[in-house]
Amino acid sequence: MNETTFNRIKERLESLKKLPGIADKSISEVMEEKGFSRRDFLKWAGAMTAMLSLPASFTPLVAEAAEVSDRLPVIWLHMAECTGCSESLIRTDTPTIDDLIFNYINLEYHETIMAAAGWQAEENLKEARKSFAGRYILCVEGGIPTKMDGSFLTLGPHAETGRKVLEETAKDAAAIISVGTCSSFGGIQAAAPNPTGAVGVDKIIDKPVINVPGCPPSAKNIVGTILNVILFGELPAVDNFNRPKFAYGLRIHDLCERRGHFDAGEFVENFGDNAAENGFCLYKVGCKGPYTFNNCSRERFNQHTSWPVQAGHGCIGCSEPDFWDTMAPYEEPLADRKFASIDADATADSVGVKILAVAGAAIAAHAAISAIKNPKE
Ligand code: FSX
Ligand code: SF4
Ligand code: F3S
Repeated sequence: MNETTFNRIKERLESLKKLPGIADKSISEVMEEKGFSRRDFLKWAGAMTAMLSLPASFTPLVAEAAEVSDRLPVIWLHMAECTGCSESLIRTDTPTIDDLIFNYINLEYHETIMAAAGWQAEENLKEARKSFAGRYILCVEGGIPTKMDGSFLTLGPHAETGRKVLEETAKDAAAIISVGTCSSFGGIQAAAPNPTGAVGVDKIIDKPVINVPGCPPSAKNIVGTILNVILFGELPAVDNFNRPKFAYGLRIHDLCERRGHFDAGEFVENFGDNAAENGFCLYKVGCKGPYTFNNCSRERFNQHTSWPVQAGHGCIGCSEPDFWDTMAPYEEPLADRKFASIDADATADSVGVKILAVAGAAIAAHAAISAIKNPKE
């Protein structure tokens, strides 16, 4: 990340600043009203900069991106889902800075929180697509049913299929973000036998789509991805499943606060036993942290107070494709990937330990054979 990148972002933010914003107050004024000081805001910007894997010197740019976030129109579509992804951001009694920024974003269309309904809502969507063509960020929540011509999901007074609404809205989007496991990979609707033929957005839309999975994803991962698009005007570096590396680059198991207990072989055997009381590792009661890529232990949920493993239940792998089918049963270890085989998909250092152990055994065997050959020694 060098000076050229810094200047490129700076220029982009300057040009965004010139666009008309929808907010009648600056983000600093909004923060102040909610009891956050400028210092809190800069502290947040520093943490977000680190999360986006940018150098600390980019902190003022991240703060500026939040300040101009009301310039970039966002259209948010709901497909087949539970709305937990939106709730992850908006259902809060004490808003965090992430929530405030989400409220500040120029949300042109979002069915859960807008006042319009029926004909009016449909008009609003058409209007937003037309006025902001080529400029809006499209966020999609929910899987897209494809069987029977998509008729398992119809929207609005003309009963258009979700698939058609998505295709029409994706056409003129500047960037597309799949928010949640459903829009990323189909989600619970796609669980076997997937009666509606639900799929993720990228199976239908022939444009780059960034996946922010999790059922639901954390507010930090959603807002971080949107800010990344504001900063760079493009999608961030992604893994094989199109998940931003800054959020999904490591496994739950790599960042888990119970990892010391895993390494020491200290496991909860039953929910409610003494080991559970002592906060031991949840692997034997089904934790799928070793197979799941996400940053939940770092970013947490509910105003960053907790996350599944902290609350006492193992990770169920909710940010992985097809987790409803591949990670079940949720409270037992996976039969085909037992404790001893975890190393198969572990990091290089634990594989290193395994090789050393094998070498150790070979040395011992060699010594024993030598002793037989040279009994005098
Ligand atoms: Fe899916 Fe989001 Fe799970 Fe729910 O809508 S990722 S079912 S939390 O809400 O899409
Ligand atoms: Fe944490 Fe689960 Fe790994 Fe145990 S198995 S250390 S609880 S992620
Ligand atoms: Fe999901 Fe596991 Fe995080 S279940 S919320 S990825 S701890």
